[in-house]
Amino acid sequence: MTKILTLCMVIQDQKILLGMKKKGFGVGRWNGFGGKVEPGETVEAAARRELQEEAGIEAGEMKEVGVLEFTFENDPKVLEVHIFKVNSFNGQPVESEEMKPQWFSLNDIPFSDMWSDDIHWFPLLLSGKLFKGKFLFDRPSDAEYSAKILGKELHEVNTL
Ligand code: 8OG
Repeated sequence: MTKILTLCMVIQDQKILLGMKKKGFGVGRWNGFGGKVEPGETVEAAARRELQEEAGIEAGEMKEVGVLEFTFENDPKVLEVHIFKVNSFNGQPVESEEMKPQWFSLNDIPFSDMWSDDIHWFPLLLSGKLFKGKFLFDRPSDAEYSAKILGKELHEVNTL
């Protein structure tokens, strides 16, 4: 079973907007904004909607830059996450029920409080590359536990 999810990375003036996840999957970690694609919705529309719902901002142009598949040991579910880069937006980031947004300098990204795969693909994201990959974890990350990477495949691609 494959679940399609989105993840928006808002990057402007050498800073990135991340949100502290307040509840549910990945609680206690900084991440981009996103969630499940709903039936009848395009992946990009879902990414825009989630960015609006979780960070209170309206994306300008969005570019899909990566697709990553996440699986967990002893769990047949595959999470297919479509990553979008957003360089312009309208409105001011506001805290939502799910996320507390904060800007971070690109030189000071809080990798130790993010999902453990992020440090591997951020260099590709930040250098403007397109990428695909697969990560197998022991179990999900939360506030106390950083998921262990049991398998990893990551490569730059020409098209997604
Ligand atoms: O709706 P929900 O909060 O469950 O969506 C999960 C969000 O977390 C979604 O934006 C996709 C994102 N996500 C994963 N796995 C990983 C991961 O390993 N790293 C990062 N950075 N984000 C992830 O589901």
